[in-house]
Amino acid sequence: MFSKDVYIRRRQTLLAKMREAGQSGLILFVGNADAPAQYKDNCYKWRQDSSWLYYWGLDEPLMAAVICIDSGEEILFADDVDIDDIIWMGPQPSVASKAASVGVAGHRPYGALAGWLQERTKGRKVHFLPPSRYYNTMQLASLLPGSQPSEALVKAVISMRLIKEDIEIEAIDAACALGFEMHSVARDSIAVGLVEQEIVGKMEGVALAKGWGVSFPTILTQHGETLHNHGHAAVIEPGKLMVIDAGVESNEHYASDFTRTYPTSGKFTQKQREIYQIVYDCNELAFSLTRPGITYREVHLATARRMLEGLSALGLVKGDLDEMVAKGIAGLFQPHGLGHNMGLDVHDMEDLGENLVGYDPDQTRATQLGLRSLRMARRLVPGHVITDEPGIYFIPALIEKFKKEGLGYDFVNYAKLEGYYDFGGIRLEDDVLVTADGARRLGPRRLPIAPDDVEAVMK
Ligand SMILES: [Mn+2]
Repeated sequence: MFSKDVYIRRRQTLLAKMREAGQSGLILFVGNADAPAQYKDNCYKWRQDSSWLYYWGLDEPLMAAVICIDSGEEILFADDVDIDDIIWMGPQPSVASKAASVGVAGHRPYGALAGWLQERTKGRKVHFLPPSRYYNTMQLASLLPGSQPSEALVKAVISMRLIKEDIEIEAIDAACALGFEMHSVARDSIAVGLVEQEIVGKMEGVALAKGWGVSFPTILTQHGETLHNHGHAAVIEPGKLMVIDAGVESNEHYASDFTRTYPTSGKFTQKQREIYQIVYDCNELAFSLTRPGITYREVHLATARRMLEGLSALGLVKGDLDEMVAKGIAGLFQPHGLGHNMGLDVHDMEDLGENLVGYDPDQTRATQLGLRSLRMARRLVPGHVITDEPGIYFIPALIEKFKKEGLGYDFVNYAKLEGYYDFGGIRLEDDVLVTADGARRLGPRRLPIAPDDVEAVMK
């Protein structure tokens, strides 16, 4: 948790933004509840709602809070523990002291929220965010039947959380330091004959020993062509490529998200090195272009062009590069976007709406394979934290589909591509902060990424 001044200032800024937007009524925040895994007393690991954490800081279940836009009054709704709770959970600080710790003057029991809202909302609008959990969906439906989430509130929250404060950048740097450590353990554990799961256990141990845990389910696979492959049952074979896409969530709940791709035998084959070099070039190019003023959509398209240039040199595609970019040929090899926002969530604020988070009002999302999956397209400004994660994948089913539908025939060398059906995939991902005059990779050290450096560190 940050100091209470941080939360007070954030709520004051939010209030000012809502007033400037001509809004009135109440702002209602609903924190998360525990979610049963099998039954009420055996729950999934506790995780608070991220917007709640951002404005109210308190990392406990079953809390709600309101801000009156007109008067500025703030009330926390939460329950003090009784003797039964103390038996199971131990003594707990009072709600009054919890409220005080984040600078909130008023507090009431959680159960009083429904009655209080009923009394106070007559004819007044209640602004709330789209709930990310089913419990909160039901909770809001019962508290405010028929009401919809507030776009004004969503936009105000996005405008704040999108630009990271200095204390957040520090927290993300720390999460990236843990991410570096976790990835290093994973890389150093790769050995032919092990089961993938054994490496996952070791690396996630780092996340649990030093942070809250992983920031999303770990991807560790010799089938990198399956973009989000969460199966870890395979035995590590020689001569394969292993994609490791994983992040740590720190105890402050900020995420890291790195991807590296390693040759399981410690040395790339010629064929692997050729493709790896293209993805590496795209990663470097994206970083070199990242600065205030350019859109991340432009950066995505520039890397698509570089990718096609590299694939062209290998004879896998042919033709005019700009034409291929315009026709979306890169999507056949990279069916995802270049990157996404990152912060309290690894895909920051996607619960508030992907397009509202990742697109400026004058941008529309493409429908083309690849570009349509670009989650962050905005014009960059200092304080944006984004990922730079190009990849090349040989997905036999997708290539066959393109071929069957007669797509890309002028550009794609389908005969040669058949020799890559067992190649797998490569993705290389860094986390990047947009600064006043350019960009900085987050975390104190960068994981080895140049092909020679990767081979050297795997020796
Ligand atoms: Mn990512």
